[in-house]
Amino acid sequence: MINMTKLKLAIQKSGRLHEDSMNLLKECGISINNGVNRLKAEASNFPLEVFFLRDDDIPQYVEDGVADIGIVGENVVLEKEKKVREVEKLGFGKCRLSIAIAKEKSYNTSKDLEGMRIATSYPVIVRKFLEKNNIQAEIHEISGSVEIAPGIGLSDCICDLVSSGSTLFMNGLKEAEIILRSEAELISGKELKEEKEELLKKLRFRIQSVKKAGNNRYILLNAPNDKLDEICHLLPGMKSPTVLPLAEEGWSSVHSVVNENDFWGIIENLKANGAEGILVIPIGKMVL
Ligand code: PRT
Ligand code: ZN
Repeated sequence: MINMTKLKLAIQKSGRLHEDSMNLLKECGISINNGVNRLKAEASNFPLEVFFLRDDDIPQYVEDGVADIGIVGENVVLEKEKKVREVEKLGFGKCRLSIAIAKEKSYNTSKDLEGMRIATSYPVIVRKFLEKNNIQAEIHEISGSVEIAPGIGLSDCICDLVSSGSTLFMNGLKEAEIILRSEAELISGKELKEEKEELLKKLRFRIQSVKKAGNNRYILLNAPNDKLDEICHLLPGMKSPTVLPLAEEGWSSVHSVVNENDFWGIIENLKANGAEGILVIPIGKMVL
């Protein structure tokens, strides 16, 4: 089919979100034939075209319909204020947009920002934060190396992205207040044609299956039959655990799914209830 509709996806060309975005596609079973330094690539097994762009430009391209959907940090989406839909959080590219000040200065509440000069690459988000909290302060927009601004006397504090905090630390600054928690998200144009909307639905279904699988583990264990009730109670599973008799009399094999967050607590309780030979296996996809 020559005129088959394709969904056009914009992702970051290079930088912190590039690899995770490509990996997500791969985990969704979508292969991209990406030549080095190319602007555009096609998927061989899903009606998808991928554009490689600077992250800052992605919301505009999606608003204009040059791309139908995009993967970009929520921080960029909020800063650019383009007319796009936030479709799905993706769980990577996590960071905080925070106010930071010299480590020897005191900071108790956002009111301490009153009258300060704030250097940032996020003037829109910072302005909204100041307005919401009824603070008068001066915003200095700079495009890079924001963390050096206080040191050279350009500002009293900064508002910048933080992940490990080591950039702030190396520049004698401390994180004073988080104004936004951000992660990469899938965005789309406000209105897509019906066929594209259908493709987006298929893609979202795959993304959700990958995300769910990532948070869950398959667990197998041996349980003495007289403890089965307690052990099954600890393992709700998707419907209920699978229980199979072992060759050795009086014992069963129990299979289930556990969430990563509850994992260690559950393992301890299982052991306390006589479970043995516990195996935990990653799950590739999860379709509920
Ligand atoms: O070239 P292009 O414009 O596409 O890329 P870029 O340089 O503008 O962006 P890039 O690749 O640095 O970041 C892309 C996105 O990753 C951001 O928009 C965020 O959504 C997300 N992200 C996650 C981060 C960070 N973590 C992060 N730590 N973006 C930037 N940083 C920077 C921060 O600005 C600071 O300079 O890393 C430094 C702080 O890191 P720590 O670990 O020292 O605290
Ligand atoms: Zn950028």
